[in-house]
Amino acid sequence: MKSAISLLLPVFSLALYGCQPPAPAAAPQGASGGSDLSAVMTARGLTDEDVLAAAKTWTPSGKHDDYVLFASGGQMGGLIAIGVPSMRILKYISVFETEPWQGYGYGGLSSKILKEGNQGGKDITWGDVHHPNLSETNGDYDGKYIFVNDKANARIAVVDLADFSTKQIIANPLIMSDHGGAFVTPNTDYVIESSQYAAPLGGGYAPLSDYNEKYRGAAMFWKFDKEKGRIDPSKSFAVELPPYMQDLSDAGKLASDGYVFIGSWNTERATGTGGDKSKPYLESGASQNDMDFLHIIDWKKAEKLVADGKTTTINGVKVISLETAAKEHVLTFVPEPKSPHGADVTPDGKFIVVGGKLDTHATLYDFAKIKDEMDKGEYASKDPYGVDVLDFAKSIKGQKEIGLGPLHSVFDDKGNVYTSVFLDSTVVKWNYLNLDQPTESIAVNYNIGHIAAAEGDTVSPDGHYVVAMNKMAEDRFTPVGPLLPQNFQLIDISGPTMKIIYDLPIPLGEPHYAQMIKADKLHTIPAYTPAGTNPYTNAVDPGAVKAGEERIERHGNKVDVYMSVIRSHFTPDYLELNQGDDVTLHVTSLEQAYDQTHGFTIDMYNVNLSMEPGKYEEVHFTADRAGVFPFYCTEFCSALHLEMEGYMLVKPKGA
Ligand code: K7E
Ligand code: CUA
Repeated sequence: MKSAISLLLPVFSLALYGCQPPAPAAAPQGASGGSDLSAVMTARGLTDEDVLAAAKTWTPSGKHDDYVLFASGGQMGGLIAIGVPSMRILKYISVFETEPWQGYGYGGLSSKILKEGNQGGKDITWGDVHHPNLSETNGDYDGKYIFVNDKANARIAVVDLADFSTKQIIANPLIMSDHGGAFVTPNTDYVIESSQYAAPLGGGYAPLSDYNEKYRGAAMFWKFDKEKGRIDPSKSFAVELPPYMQDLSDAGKLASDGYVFIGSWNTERATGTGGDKSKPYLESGASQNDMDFLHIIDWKKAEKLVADGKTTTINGVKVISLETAAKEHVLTFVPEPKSPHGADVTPDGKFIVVGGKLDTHATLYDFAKIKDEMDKGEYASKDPYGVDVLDFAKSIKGQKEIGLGPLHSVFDDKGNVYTSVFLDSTVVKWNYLNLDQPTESIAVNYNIGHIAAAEGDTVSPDGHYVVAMNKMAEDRFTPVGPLLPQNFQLIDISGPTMKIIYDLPIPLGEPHYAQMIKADKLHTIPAYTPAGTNPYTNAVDPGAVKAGEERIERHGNKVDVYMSVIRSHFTPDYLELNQGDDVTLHVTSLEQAYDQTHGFTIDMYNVNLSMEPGKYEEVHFTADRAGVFPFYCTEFCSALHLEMEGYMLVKPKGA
């Protein structure tokens, strides 16, 4: 793709490098410097490099971005869609959290989706989103879905990219937290979610003294039904894992298709002090071993064992026991230094890059060597649970000195790896095809966590851009009190050296991971068509109405209201109810015009919907509070928007 950069550059270089002498400088006007470029540069203290960066990112009104970055929103519980290279925030997508603008979780159909995500009978209205992962076809992003995990509550969600909205939340009934997920296999057959903090599987109780025997991790393979666009729990399964803290994971592709790689830490199985000063804190207890274990899971073999019924069932989930996984070589280990973090498969699927976190190296595992050892049954040792462990030296292509705290790695189209280095606050570029090539490093601001590259996790990355997702902003922006935003830095990787060309403060949640897709792969719908389409079934809802069919049906104290919404009125526009009525509102937007959204809120009843064109919504509540409650449209939809209101009259009991 020809990027906007190459198109924009000549314009600016003319002005910058004087191919065409600038017009006589106009008198600077205020701080902006007026309309002459060099005067503006002087007034704002900008260098040539700053202006070049601006030219690479400035996207005029009406021009669209080349890429969309889907970033996790961290504790915000949702996703942030960001245009690249402009770094304009395009949308927040609510997933695990209620969000009023999208009418998400305020009485409408989305409230049911949120309810499906409740764990153990508790309402959970937030999430700690770590890893968004785009759906893939043949190892390439297909632009259809994005999956996210909630680390805090062990959940996975499915977001449909046709309307950028959450369609399904699956509460994992097996594990108490997750991290290695969401990652998809190359054709999105499975969405993978592996545990982080070990606990008794299924939510049971066991004292910490039973940690080694009773605490476990698990890798969940959620079967994705591509026709329906939903996870099918009945066809899903899990592999039981030892109580090492499983960390980031990635699915093999091409050469390594059929395998999943999961990092781990705390092979020491430390459990903290419990007030006993002779014992180490969990953090230091978990950092004693020089090596932890990269988990290698043969998921195609696991699939066969599940088909053959070689599973036990825990809380309704088919589980391949640790014993079976070890014996059948569904699970194999290879040592990895030292309390590692990221595990990233290279675009050709031939290698796995592991960031050392407490080591200064990135380790490059050679899958062909691993496969060869496994095929020959050449194992160096066994772990305490009987899992075979491969020889470290025999399994790697090499190691690369990266710096202090390498975490995550992404790729470009030339074999280059971009590794985030947390403690050094750098992005280090190196080449996995040629480990002798010197590294290049760029300082980022500050303490980078994840990193994302254009199409970077596919079989064919694009190059062009990398985004450094920095945990700390410190001095980068106007201070806003002790709680500071994170800082996303856009790095131009198209030239001979890396250049930072934009800083974007992220003011909500601490994002972890992101993926960047070509914008032209996304095919969003302009409206729900035909009018009355239920966004969760993609069909006209039986409760939807056409113009003229609006009505109120009462059977005893059960009231069904079939309402339509169109500029600038609701039909019906007042409702006469009795206190205690069991009310269902069936609301249809009759609009089909682009960007013609209405809102629907009932004052004091905590009901708030977003009525995009053509959308069907449904609200069920008890009219338990008597009185007069205005309902109105919350989007400034027309000149008569303020007039788009009505009344819900609830007659007191006995009146
Ligand atoms: Cu923050 Cu991917 Cu959860 Cu690293 S993880 S930063
Ligand atoms: Cu409809 Cu405002």
